[in-house]
Amino acid sequence: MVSKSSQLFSRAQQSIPGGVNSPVRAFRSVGGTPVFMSSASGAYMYDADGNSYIDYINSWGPMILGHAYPAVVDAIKERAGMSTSFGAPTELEIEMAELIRQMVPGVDMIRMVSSGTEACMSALRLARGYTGRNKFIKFEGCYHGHADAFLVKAGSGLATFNIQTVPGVTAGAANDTLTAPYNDLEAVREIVAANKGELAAIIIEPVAGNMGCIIPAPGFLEGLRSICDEEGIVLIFDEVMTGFRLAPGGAQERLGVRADLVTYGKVIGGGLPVGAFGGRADIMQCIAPLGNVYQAGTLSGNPIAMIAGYTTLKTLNDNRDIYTTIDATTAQLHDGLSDVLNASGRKHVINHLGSMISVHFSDKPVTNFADAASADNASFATFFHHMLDRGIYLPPSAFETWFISSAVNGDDVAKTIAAVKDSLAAMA
Ligand code: KE4
Repeated sequence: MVSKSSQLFSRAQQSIPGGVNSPVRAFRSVGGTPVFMSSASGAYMYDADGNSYIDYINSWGPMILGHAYPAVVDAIKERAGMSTSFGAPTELEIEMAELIRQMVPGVDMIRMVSSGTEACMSALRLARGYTGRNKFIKFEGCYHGHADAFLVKAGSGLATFNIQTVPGVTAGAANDTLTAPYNDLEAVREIVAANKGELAAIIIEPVAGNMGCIIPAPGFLEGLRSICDEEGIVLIFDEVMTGFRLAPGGAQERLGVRADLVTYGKVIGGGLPVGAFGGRADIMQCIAPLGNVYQAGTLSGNPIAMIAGYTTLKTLNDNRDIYTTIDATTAQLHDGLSDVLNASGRKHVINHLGSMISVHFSDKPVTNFADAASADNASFATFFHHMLDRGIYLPPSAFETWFISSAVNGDDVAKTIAAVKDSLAAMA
């Protein structure tokens, strides 16, 4: 019998490119038909055929409290009746900004936008406007959204689909984008020396999540901080994934390295479209209407998105044991994965920090994009489907990190590990 998801996928492709509104959802690299979801609650999602899944995608990060978190849903319901948008300033936006400043030391000012892409695009423009310089460094395998300048050796869907150059991104847009391997400080030093006085910014995912989960080597982020201090380069932490997840203050707090600008998305909106960029007051003062670095958005600070994000962040800020919980659950998952993977004899690497984790079928450490790309990602695709068939919803790509929400409990982890064991046996 043809599944409802298959029927929906066929129908979707008549009207939506690839049948999806974001490429990574299309299962292109793992094959098969994307699962069409109909509802979700807590750690579980339910597809159009009524199958249930333990969710380790979390909508690619936002659902840190689990799906349909009551306080968030109630706040949205209450606010919706007061109009869904004003296009005028509201007190709620001030409360959101003040809460973020309380949670994230070093964010003197913050501007709301509607996606992580918009946040990163705006932060780069701001760094360029502040320094009067054009060039910037990004890292191979990092993904900062789909603004033209970032679509150079990027991660996430571009890595998944092995898109090396993106049609429509002009040489002019990409010319000032310089790239280095993640964790390679020497390569950064060489680029800086060869472009003395021309670099506006270094942008990095402080813990990378778009080539699987890649952890910064000891001293790597600190080294970038020193280089930026010496050279007057703006250090931008793209915390769209790590923000409010690794700690209330994100990676800056967790890893003890201060960025000049930081970008947010995902968790900050509690599942609604919210992004933000913020940081040092002297830099943020350059943003219109204070300065001439223009950035704007009809729905920036939208009241429904704000109340969803504010309720999420306030829940996290007022219940900081949530961080202990999601870290402990992820550590339990790591231990279980390690046990069954070791028992299977299959070469693997597990990268993990906080509530971000990824499994790579690799016989060597995975510390940058080249390592992630050279892993046995065909086996990952097979593993993905075995897990999906057993009710475990992993990211459909080896170039993505798994996310753990506070709704995932010990029983869910046990079910997941049992599914891993069965999947590996079926793959033997
Ligand atoms: P959005 O524009 O998708 O809200 O955010 C872009 C972005 C920026 N920076 C980082 C570190 C990100 O991970 C992202 C988006 N992440 C992908 C998942 N790898 C979003 C999923 C998708 O593209 O559908």
